Amino acid sequence: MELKGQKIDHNFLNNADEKTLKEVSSLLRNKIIDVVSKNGGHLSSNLGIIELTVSLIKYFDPFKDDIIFDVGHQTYAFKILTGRNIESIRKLDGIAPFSSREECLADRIDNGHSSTSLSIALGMALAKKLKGDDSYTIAVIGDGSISNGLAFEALNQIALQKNLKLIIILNDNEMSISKNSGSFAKTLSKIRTSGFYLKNVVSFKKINEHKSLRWIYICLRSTKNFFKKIFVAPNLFSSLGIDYNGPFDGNSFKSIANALTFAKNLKNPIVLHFKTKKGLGYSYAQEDEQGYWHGIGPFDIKTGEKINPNVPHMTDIVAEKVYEILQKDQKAVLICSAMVWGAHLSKCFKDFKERTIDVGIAEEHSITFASGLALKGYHPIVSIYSTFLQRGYDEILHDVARQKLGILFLVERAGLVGADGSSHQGIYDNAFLKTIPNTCIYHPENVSKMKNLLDNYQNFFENKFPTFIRISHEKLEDCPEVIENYKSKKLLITYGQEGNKLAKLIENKYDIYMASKIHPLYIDKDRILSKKMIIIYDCYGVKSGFAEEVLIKLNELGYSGEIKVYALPDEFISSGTISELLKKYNLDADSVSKFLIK
Ligand SMILES: Cc1ncc(C[n+]2csc(CCOP(=O)(O)OP(=O)(O)O)c2C)c(N)n1
Repeated sequence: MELKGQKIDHNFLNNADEKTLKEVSSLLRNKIIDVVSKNGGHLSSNLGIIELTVSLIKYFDPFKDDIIFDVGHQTYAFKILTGRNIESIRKLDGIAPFSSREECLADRIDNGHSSTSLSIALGMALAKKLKGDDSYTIAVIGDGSISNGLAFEALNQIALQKNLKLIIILNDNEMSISKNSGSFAKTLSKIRTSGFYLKNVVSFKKINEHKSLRWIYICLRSTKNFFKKIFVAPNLFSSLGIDYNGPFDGNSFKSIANALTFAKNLKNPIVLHFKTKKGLGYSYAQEDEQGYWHGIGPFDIKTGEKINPNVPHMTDIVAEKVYEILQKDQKAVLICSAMVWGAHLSKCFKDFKERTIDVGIAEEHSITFASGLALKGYHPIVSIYSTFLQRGYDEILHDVARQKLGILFLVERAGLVGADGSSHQGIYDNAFLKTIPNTCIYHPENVSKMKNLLDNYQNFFENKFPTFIRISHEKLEDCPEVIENYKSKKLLITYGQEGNKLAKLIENKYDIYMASKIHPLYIDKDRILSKKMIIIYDCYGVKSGFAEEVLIKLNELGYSGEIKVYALPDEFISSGTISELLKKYNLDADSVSKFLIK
């Protein structure tokens, strides 16, 4: 990006005055609003962090110092100021939605999942100390993400570090996706303003720079801790033993400048707490408390209206059913980890306040917490995105399945998710869940099967094992019943809406087995052994998931005919729309049907 013919980068910003910094911010705001209005994306978080990003690039060199943004969803301004054109963000083969090392050397990590930045930054800072590299390490983390257990584990270790140039920028906008939940958020809002203290420390350090005044500095130094105690009230960080300063206005260049110049001179890790306004500069986003503008599809800038009208998804059907369950079953408790909005569960949370719990970004906890409820006779329903369920593997194995607990998991965004790219594809859950004994996984292909399944919700809680219902986020289409053609010597084994679509395209020539229950898999032995060719089709998971399960089953049944597997590769899959990605891997129902009936 350029201003008056000059490239805006670290060198430019380093010499820029406040007026110029404001001009740059305004250019960035307009650019981000424009691009997100076309491509969709994380609008509010990006607008709120512009002044902080501009200042970080002014006071630090993003190609020498290590700046690590947590999650990476708020890096649009950083991407632009480190030389990237974000026009293609979230598109097939375009700029990544989160940080990406492949894309730019200033990105130090490929992320997407939250709360990793403190551990990464600590590891990097320690490595640099061992190497004798004295560049800075800066972790930028939001108030939502810092409340996660992983971040706390890192803080626990950071508290013990001395002589380590590690700066933690806490970007506190009082929101996760929606209004923050949990006690940590409350604690942050109570932290006493200590700007006065910082201002004086900065002046105090300046005195030391003047030889003639150094004696004042020496006298005052001994009383520094006394003043610190008065002006900095104890808080979570200082109680742990980590230096803390703030809160500062994170949308004011002056206040950020004070804080950053102060922190640059420190020897030990410090938390700088900034208050910012999520959505700043775009009125609709600025007023949003629900999370509507956190991650948004294309919209009209003037009216704020979405360009693509809301299409119904299976998520809506499931949300209605969960509402019914909460109405009918007084023991049902709904648990969500910071994704109430995305899982369309706001109405449940509004009307059943006592039995709906948003634990914040705490997926592991949400699962073990559900075990506690189940052990006391309650009926937990855990709504969790497939990609974030990855964090809960041990909790499912150790605290749920091993305990033989009947917990219902609603696995949102199962399968390809599209624009959010490789960190968010929900294509691995089936593969890892099936390794855990006592699990049962469903992936209904149509609305009526999903409704039937959830109508019998009591079974899930009476069972001695957890049940996972996968919910994919494709546009709902009519899914007519498939005719099973037992006479054909060729059999298609598949599931899901796209599987149903393929089945309809080839049902005249193939026998079809639609598996709504995808694990453990039951297939009739005689039916299998009567076939010459078996096709396995899974566009909602990697090969080591459903396809592998079918292959093992066929082997156990003694099948020796021809087998063809069509499934997603065991790879990381970047952004693109779901249909573009299916086409890219030749896995859309139309392409596969052509191979099968040529
Ligand atoms: C492990 C994990 N859970 C959930 C999410 C989804 N998510 C993305 S950003 C976000 C909110 C983060 O809040 P905060 O750290 O306060 O940053 P802000 O967007 O408010 O700047 C959430 C929940 C995620 N990326 N990773």
